[in-house]
Amino acid sequence: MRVVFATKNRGKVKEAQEKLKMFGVEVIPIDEVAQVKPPEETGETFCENAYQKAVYYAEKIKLPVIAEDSGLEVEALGGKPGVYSSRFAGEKATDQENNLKLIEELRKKGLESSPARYVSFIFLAFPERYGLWSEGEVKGKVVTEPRGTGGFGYDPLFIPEGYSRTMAELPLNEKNRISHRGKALEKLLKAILDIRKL
Ligand code: ITT
Repeated sequence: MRVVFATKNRGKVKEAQEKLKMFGVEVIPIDEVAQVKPPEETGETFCENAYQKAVYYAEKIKLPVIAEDSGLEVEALGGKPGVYSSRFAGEKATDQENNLKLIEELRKKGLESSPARYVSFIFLAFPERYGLWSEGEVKGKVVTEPRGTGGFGYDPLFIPEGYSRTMAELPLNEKNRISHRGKALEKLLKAILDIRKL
């Protein structure tokens, strides 16, 4: 089975390829199939954004695609950055700028850590405008001292529940086993296989 992943985020592609290859699924990044300008993200929820992105790309390339919307919710910041995770420090912010902004916001509150969770919504859209979705989460905490070089985004600041290492210190297969995205991908695959049996 082959699936097109509509994302501009190389970290997401790498994780999905690694996660799904053990199930015999090949993940193809959309830019290897077509050059499509990313849509504006206007949704207020992960679910809405994942749906919007998947439907937009499936209609453009006339093929089934998966798209994902994910982010980090930090308890001490009232759930921020949430759907604005990739844009926390500004529209074109880098991962490093977003991480610095998060550290700053926690320090402003006199905190060195806060409970947090990563959330992922994945939507598989068919050009005929139907689809399947799944979601996953991983609970943990964020800290103000970055550690590790793996993963992407907020991983150097995120420590999953039951771990002492940050997500950026875990090998990719370990992150994929416990992560929001890894869980959502596995659930989606299960749903696809269930439907194929019908
Ligand atoms: P696409 O919309 O093209 O998929 P994007 O990076 O803009 O790419 P999102 O809008 O879903 O994707 O934003 C996700 C952001 O949430 C991401 O850029 C990180 O800042 C954060 N994030 C999500 N999953 C993460 C993970 O596994 N590790 C670290 N940070 C993550």
